[in-house]
Amino acid sequence: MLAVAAALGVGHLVALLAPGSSPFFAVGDTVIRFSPQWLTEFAKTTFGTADKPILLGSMAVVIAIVAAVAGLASRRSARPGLTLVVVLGVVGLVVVIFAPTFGPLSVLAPIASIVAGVASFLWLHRLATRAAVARTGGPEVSRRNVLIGTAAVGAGAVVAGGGGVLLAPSIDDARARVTARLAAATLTETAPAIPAGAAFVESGTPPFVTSNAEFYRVDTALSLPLQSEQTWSLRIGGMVDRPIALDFDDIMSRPLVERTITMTCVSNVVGGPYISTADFVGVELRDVLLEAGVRPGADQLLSTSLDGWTAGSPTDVIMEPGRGALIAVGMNGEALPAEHGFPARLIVPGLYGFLSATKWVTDIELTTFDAAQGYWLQRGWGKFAPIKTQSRIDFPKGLSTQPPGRLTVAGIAWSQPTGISRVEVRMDGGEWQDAELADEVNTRTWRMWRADFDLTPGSHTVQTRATDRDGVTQTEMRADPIPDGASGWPATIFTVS
Ligand SMILES: Nc1nc2c(c(=O)[nH]1)N[C@H]1C(S)=C(S)[C@@H](COP(=O)(O)O)O[C@H]1N2
Ligand SMILES: [Mo]
Repeated sequence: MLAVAAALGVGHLVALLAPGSSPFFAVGDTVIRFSPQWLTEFAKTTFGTADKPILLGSMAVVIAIVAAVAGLASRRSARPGLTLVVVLGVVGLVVVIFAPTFGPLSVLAPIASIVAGVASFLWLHRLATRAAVARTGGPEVSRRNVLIGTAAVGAGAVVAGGGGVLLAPSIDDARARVTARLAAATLTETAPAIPAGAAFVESGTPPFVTSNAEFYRVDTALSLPLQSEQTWSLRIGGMVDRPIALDFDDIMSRPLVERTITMTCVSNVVGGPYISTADFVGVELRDVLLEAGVRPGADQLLSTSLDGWTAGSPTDVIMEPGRGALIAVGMNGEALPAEHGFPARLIVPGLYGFLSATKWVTDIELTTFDAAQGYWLQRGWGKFAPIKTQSRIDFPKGLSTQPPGRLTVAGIAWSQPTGISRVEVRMDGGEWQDAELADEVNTRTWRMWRADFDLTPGSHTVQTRATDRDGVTQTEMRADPIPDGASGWPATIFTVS
């Protein structure tokens, strides 16, 4: 177990030389990439954002058990343990080689890992067997020396692994630089101030703009891809007349616009948490594409992140004049946080994140849907997934108890980019009644609502349905998130007493 720990620790330390090459994390990333759909969905809906620590913890437990068994089997011969250390090391090496982040320096960490694992196993095994000989009368090693050797390897593993964690490059300075540049920049379009009547926080809705800390997060990255804005660049190529490369200075010297946009995840179940709103600052993606000259037939814009994740967006949607798709660099008055794509990401209002909102974006390829498939399309999710009109009941909470008398039910509704024109609420299957709508900020954002009911003691069920600005009402038909978003009327059961 200690030899395996040493291997993982040393691997994590040496991985500072090449992002994405820590064997332990590379195995975790690979597990995520090859997980069957039912497993990723189960993990997302059961554990939410805790799914990543849970994955890493489970891996550690499994590895520890296997290592303990191999260790017990190595009482006489070193072979079982040695085999395990080498096999795990080779797995790490293969996984790093096939990772999307692979580069020439990437092999150093898994190789260092194998060397550290083999050396510490052989050394500890020799110490232990010689101590055993000593007990049966031989001269060699005392128990105390075995303990010291064991402690030394354990401490080495912790120091190496901890060093890898502590010495990991920080992007705090880079973010501070970008935040300062954004503060000094002149925006060619600013987002109108949010009216006080845009949210009913006092009735239980979320605030209109979600803080960066509260903004929902969904991605496949076990360790955050970190890159300074100074080394970042974005390539725009494929089926274009003039390929373009933009660095961060190029972005900052283009017209910068600010837009309030609500982002939504296709994995959101009815009533789920994966929806948030922010003021994003960035450049018009459409203008950049017009400069590059998109060739006819390029029906897909395939964007790739620093860690090799991909999204395939319909080109015609992005090229719609009023769509407002962004290469975003700012979020709520700061640089993008590391978890939300620093230094740059894509945002396309009205499309779910999985096929449009690439964080840590480094590459845009104009291509066709026949030629290439994005990450989630390869895993059974939809190809064109416009956001479905939906509503959510934020108050009262399910299974809560409320006092008798007047109760204000409140929540959110969304249908980006069409906007919400009506929300209806009904109690216990009765008549639908129109909810009071909060001020509309723009049709790319959610809209808050509330409605009053006079309630008698007992159990109650409240339901909602929203209607978009095209007059289409949210369907009652229940659908799971896969493949193109959940549908159905939300219902909350609560008690009045
Ligand atoms: N690089 C990268 N970008 C990504 C993803 C990802 O896994 N990797 N997930 C997408 C999904 S499914 C969604 S819903 C949004 C979520 O963005 P957020 O985490 O900033 O809220 O990012 C999108 N961009
Ligand atoms: Mo998503």
